[in-house]
Formats: sequence, structure tokens, C-alpha cells
Amino acid sequence: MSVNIGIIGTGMIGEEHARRITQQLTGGQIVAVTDVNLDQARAVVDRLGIEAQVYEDGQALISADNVDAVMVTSWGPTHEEYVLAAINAGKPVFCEKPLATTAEGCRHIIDAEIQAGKRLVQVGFMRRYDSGYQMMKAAIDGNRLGEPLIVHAAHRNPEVPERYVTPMAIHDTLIHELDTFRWLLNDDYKSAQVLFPRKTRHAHSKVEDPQIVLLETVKGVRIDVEVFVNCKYGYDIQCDVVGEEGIARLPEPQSLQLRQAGQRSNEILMDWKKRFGEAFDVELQAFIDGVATGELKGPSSWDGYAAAIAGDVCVKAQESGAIEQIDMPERPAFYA
Ligand code: NAI
Ligand code: ISE
Repeated sequence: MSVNIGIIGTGMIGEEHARRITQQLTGGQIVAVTDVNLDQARAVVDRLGIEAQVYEDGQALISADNVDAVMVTSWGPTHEEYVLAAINAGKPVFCEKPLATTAEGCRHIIDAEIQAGKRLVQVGFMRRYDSGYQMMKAAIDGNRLGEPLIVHAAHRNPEVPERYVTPMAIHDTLIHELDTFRWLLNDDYKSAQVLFPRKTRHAHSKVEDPQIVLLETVKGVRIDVEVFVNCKYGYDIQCDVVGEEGIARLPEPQSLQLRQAGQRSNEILMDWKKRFGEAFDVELQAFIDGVATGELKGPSSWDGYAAAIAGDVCVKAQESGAIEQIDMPERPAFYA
């Protein structure tokens, strides 16, 4: 039996996810869509050639009888409301990052999910499904590096739009690393500091760019992340984990090596869609399969909450320039 999915937010990633489910993945179909821009929702239905009903708003879509599961791919500030509504309707929900724009918003979702008595939320931290990160995790969990000691990482985007402001380097961009390192290292954060090097001339006035985020984990691992969202040359994600016995480096995406005109070169990807294309496939297939079997796995509301707590402290550290402490509440048994 196919899982009937409703999508709220048919912008860039909403359309990508709808296309994947329709054309590549198995076991799911898009039966309902909505967007505050209804014309856009209709256009996506036309482009994909699907027979999905266009709903006036997200609440109507969530309560539709033929919608088994919900995908929230609208703007971050709208996530909390829709995820809560899906939980209250007893429907599984995939929510793009961030789960909510504040830790408090994530906490509301956790409370509702615990009250529902069943895991209903999968958060869109797709890096956990990337084959390169999975190889790193297997090396760490298999003790091939010994104890992890240091992580060096970089998150570079070619450019960002005018609406992108300094805190978004944390909530919108670093949030991926904040989840990834907890998962990779089986650890949590203890403190954060943010440093601002000289600003690139390519950044517009409302964003400090680049930034260096320094994190310390509970086990004492030190992490440095360069967030550089106007690097111009490409979409570039780097990660080295330094352990007692060796170093694991995130593989580069596969690309043709060209020897031509006296040069040896490799293409660098320009956006996240291609860089994490396969990870998105695996992530969404896992959601569909989880709904079908009644057992959602992968990044949970707790993971969304933990990343948001660390994110809120990083934003505080951006403002204070100081080393700020990160206090993680105890994980409820529900999320063990
Ligand atoms: P977008 O702006 O292209 O699309 C968002 C859509 O949501 C727009 O069409 C907008 O009209 C619609 N929308 C806004 N408020 C709504 C509401 N209340 N109800 C229904 N629709 C509403 O943005 P994009 O890039 O697709 O991002 C959407 C979400 O996906 C964000 O949370 C973003 O952080 C996340 N994202 C995740 C990525 C990843 O790598 N996992 C990559 C890009 C985005
Ligand atoms: C975007 O929303 C994403 O999630 C991308 O993965 C990230 O690289 C980018 O910085 C964000 O703006």
C-alpha cells in the first residue's frame, strides 16, 4: 500500500522532495500540496504531472482524510505550528530543518510527541544519510580512529540572498553541523564561541561573513567550523575528525578529473541540491518506509531540540564574543 503524503510549502526544497517521491522513490505518492502562494503550489502539481489536491492552507491539508503523512518544507518560522498540528492529528511528519527556530519551539514539539506516546517526527538532517558521513561514523564507532580529539570543518556556500542575516549563519547553516557532530561523535556540546575574521567584500551589509565557530563537547573534543556563505567558488563541505590513532576525512563528491590545456582540474559543485542529492533520496525513502512500517527512525525531535539549544547559544556567543556555556537537559527515556 502506498503512503499518501501531503506537502506544506512548495518552494525550492518542497518541489525537490515532491519530485523525488514522485519520480525516484518507492512506496509513497504526493496526494496533497499547499503553499501561501497557491499559484506556486498549482504550478508544482502541473510540472510534476501529479493528481494532488491543492489545499487552501496547511491546517486543512493536515486534517484531510486521505493524507497519511505530512512533509513540512515551508519557511522555518512556520514549522512549529504545522508539526504540532500533525502530531495532534496523529500523523507522522517529516520536517525540514530547523525543527523550530527556537529551542523553546522544539520543546513544545517534544512535549506534544511524548504526550502522543509515539514517535511521529523525523527531522530533515540529511547529512546523516550521506555515504561519506556514514563511512566516517562507521570508522569512529568501529574505534578505527581511537578516541576522537579534534574536528576541523567548513561549511561554504557560494553566496546567500539579501534576506540572510548574521544569526542565520547559525540557525540556517551551522545547524547541519550542530546535528552532525553530536551524531558522529556520540557526544553533546558544553560551550561555544564565535569569532569574526575580517569580512569578505562579497558579503552584503547585514551578514558578518565568514565566521568561525568553536565548540567544546562534554567529552572534551574541540571543534572548529568555518562558516563562509559568500565564498563564491562553490558549495563546499569539509570535515576532518582527528583521533588518537588516525584521521578520518569526509570524501569529496565524485567528479571527473580533467587534464586539459596544461591543467589538471576537478569540478566543484555549486549547490546543496547536487551535493546531498543521494542523501535526500535515502532520507526520504527512510521516512516513507518508517511511515509504512509504523516505526520512524533517523533524526528525532530530540535531535532537532539539541541542535536548536546549541544554536541559540551560538547566536548568544555571536553577540557577546565570549565563551558561552551550553546546558543540555537530560534526554527523556522516550528518545533513548
Ligand atoms: P523557499 O522559500 O524556496 O520555499 C518555502 C516555501 O514555503 C515558499 O514557497 C513559501 O511560499 C512557502 N510558505 C511560507 N510560509 C508558508 C506557510 N505558512 N504555509 C505554507 N507555505 C508557506 O525555501 P526553501 O529553500 O525551499 O526552504 C524551505 C525549508 O527547507 C527551510 O526550513 C530551509 O531551512 C529548509 N532547507 C533545507 C535544506 C537542506 O539542505 N536540508 C536546503 C534548503 C532548504
Ligand atoms: C540551506 O538552507 C541549507 O540547508 C543548506 O544545506 C545550507 O548549506 C545552506 O547554508 C542553507 O542556507
